[in-house]
Amino acid sequence: MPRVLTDAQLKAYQQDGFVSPLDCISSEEANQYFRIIEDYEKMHNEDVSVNIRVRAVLAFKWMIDLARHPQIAGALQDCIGPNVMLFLSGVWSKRPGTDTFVSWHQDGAYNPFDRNTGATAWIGLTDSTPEKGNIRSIPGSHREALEHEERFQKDNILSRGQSVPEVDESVAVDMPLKAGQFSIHHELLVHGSAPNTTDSRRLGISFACVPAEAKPLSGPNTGVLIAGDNHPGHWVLNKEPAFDLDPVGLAELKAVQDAYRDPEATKQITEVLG
Ligand SMILES: O=C(O)CCC(=O)C(=O)O
Repeated sequence: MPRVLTDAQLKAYQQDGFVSPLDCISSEEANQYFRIIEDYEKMHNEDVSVNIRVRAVLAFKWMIDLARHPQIAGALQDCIGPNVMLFLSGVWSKRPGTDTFVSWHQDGAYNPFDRNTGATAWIGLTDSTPEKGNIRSIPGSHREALEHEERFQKDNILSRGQSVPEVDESVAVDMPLKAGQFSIHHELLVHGSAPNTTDSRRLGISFACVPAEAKPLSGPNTGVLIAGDNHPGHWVLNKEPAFDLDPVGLAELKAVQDAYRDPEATKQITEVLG
């Protein structure tokens, strides 16, 4: 399996819990996807994250292809191993003139698997800068799972307000991206983001993945294979969309969302579910 990350990038991921920025698609291509999302919103008169959530890749063919882009899939393989299973993906939007933010959290603190070795790739479809509220992280914080509080705050994108109570923000670092670039963060990296203070939207897509070897302990055990094999068979693979808004993908998406809404399963869900 040829490596995508350089030795230095892989070392950064292992030491700091994240690697960023990584090149992927051109800013023009990113802008085309951004426009498709805005067109969808205009046509449906609703924000994309209202119904396209939890496993957004099942709604759009281009999005599932993007998750499998050799740069993204390959970098994920370098970080978590050859068999990469996607179980959550969402569109993270911060419109200008809002106070939308993301509280400090670890994605993996709520993950219902037998290990915490997953990682999330986050790709910017717009630029993501400190002014626009890029992801910020605490380097090296990925070595242990921390207790979280659930604090409801209306502008927090995390619907349960999952928060690590005490974070030393003086050591936080920005993870800026140009449109078309991506970052990878370990599922235990403490990260969050501040409001967008500019006059243009910040939008990105997350692909949260675990090694296919990770065993779901409870709740949904379906996923989308991004790279490698479904080895050793812990997962049921989703039916995939053949085109954007394919009823096959949308039905699968609804089934995944319903499964996550099951009271037992929701105890463990991470961030993207309302
Ligand atoms: O989009 C953001 O600002 C935060 C994203 C995030 O927390 C994640 O992808 O895990």
